[in-house]
Amino acid sequence: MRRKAILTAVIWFLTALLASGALAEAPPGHEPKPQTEYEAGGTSPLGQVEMHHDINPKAPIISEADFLRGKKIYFERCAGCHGVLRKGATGKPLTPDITVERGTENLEAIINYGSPAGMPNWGTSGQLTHEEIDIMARYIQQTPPTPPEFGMKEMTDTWRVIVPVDKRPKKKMNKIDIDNLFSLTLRDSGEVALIDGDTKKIVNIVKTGYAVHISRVSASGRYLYVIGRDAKINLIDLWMEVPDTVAEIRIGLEARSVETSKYKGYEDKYAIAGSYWPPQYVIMEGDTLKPLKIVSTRGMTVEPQEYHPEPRVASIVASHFHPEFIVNAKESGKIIMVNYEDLNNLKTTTIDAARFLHDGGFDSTGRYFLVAANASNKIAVVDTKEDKLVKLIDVGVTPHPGRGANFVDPDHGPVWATSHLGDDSIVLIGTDPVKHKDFAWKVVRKLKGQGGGSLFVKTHPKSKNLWVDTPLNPDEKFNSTVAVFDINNLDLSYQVIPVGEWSGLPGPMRIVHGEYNKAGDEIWFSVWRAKDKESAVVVIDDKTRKLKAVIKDPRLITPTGKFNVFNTKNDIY
Ligand code: DHE
Repeated sequence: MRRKAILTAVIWFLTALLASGALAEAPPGHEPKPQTEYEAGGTSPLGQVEMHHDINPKAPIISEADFLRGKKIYFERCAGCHGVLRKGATGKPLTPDITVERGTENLEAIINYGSPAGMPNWGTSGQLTHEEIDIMARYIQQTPPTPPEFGMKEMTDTWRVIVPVDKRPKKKMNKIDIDNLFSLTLRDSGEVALIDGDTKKIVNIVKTGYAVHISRVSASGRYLYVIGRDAKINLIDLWMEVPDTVAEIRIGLEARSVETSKYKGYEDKYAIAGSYWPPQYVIMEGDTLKPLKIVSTRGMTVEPQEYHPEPRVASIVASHFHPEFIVNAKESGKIIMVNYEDLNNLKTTTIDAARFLHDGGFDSTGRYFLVAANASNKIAVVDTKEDKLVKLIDVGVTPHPGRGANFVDPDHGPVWATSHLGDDSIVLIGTDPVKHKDFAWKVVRKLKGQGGGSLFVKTHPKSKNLWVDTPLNPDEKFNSTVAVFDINNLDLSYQVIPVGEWSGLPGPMRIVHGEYNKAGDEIWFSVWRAKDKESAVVVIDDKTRKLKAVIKDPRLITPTGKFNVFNTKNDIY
């Protein structure tokens, strides 16, 4: 029977390959694409959460132990692409009406061998055993268990003000130039390292949420907000003698984004965080994290206008033109401009963009927001002054800009750049509709980088360099180095900077996420190694492109994102 199933899968795979016309490029082993690997990163905390579960009489028998094991594997490996409720996201839907029809043996074969559409070969790559594949094939035929909701009561139960506002310092109590402080994500230890950008010394290591993800800074620069994948937010007061957590809360069961109000008159007043589960966002008091208003993102998709039960909240940015947050709902493809002037009579403007919104940033004027609709291979441009969609722009395969990079292209004027997970291109989009009208909102140039698997591009207004990482490229030559382009000579090829070699650490490693210091004369890259291995941060002199410093410390476990206070609060990238 097993042989028959394998044969069926092989025939199915070859048919799909021929139909897709991708035969010439398809790797024989169905190796996962970088974007699939990225989304199946194994960091969802939902596998540990108790869920409601109905019995599906049509599904094959599964013991409770196997069900729980299947659930854990599903949330670690599969939910990122297929969704919590298995309704499909960047991966296909896996609801029982589809999976029961396919049957256990067919499903086993697909899980084992992967598919040309991007499904990893979990079995042949050795990541799942035969026994686990059998469990998963039966698990995905069961009715999907539903995680609990997380409303005001649950949030309030987790909310703690550790240092009340009136007990906090009235002025800065330390000698650190906090504008040049870096918050460094220590992903697998669930901590951030606060590093003095001048001395390169660790000021404090702060315990945060599980698989901590990003940091953002309040408009005044005093408060740092850090969010973990378990949706825990730490509010850190940078004025304290030793900056530390003054309040914390969990705003859901799984999350990625946090931001603070930046519009004039609302500086430091509100914070907002979006969750993957439940699909919602919450507005909080900026200096205590007291939850004030929770809004669900469940609803219709832009295309094909069908109900989606879990549009995850991806990036959130704060408008400079209105008292608004710009909230990106991934699966529905909608950009929600949330006006925070009157929380009881909340006004929102919903902009239809394209599906699978992920990460993005502003243009150099702060007026236009450019966000990747990653699985649609598009960048959506929003005018945050008019609250309107300007354009959907076709770019390369799976754009991943981080916040992008703004600079002046000698031939086309101001541009915003993104690199890609799925190909080696770096796309430059014109962003000046006044003085460079002909180039605005068009791809004006495509640079060829080292390869796919890129996550972040970075430059600085004072720099002539455009830096491009490739941490998810499978080739060690690329994932342990970065490429740097000369902005004034974009026709020339890039220079390869051997960041990994400069760290003095052996591979495997991933060089990820460049971030400038306040002065814009040095760029920091993380040397991200396994959690039981030594990692580092490499500091490069931006002008000479030479090594300036290597920051090493046994406490720097799995360093990834870095957020310079000045650049983050002012949206400089
Ligand atoms: Fe991120 C930003 C989601 C995996 C490092 N990441 C973002 C944002 C989202 C997101 C929605 C935008 C936040 C904002 O601006 O408000 N990231 C996800 C995922 O869903 C994904 C694909 C899978 C997962 O399991 O979480 C994922 N991210 C990663 C990583 O594996 C990275 C490389 C390492 C890590 O620390 O986890 C990573 N993501 C980052 C960083 C940013 C980010 C450094 C902020 C970039 C910036 O310059 O602002």
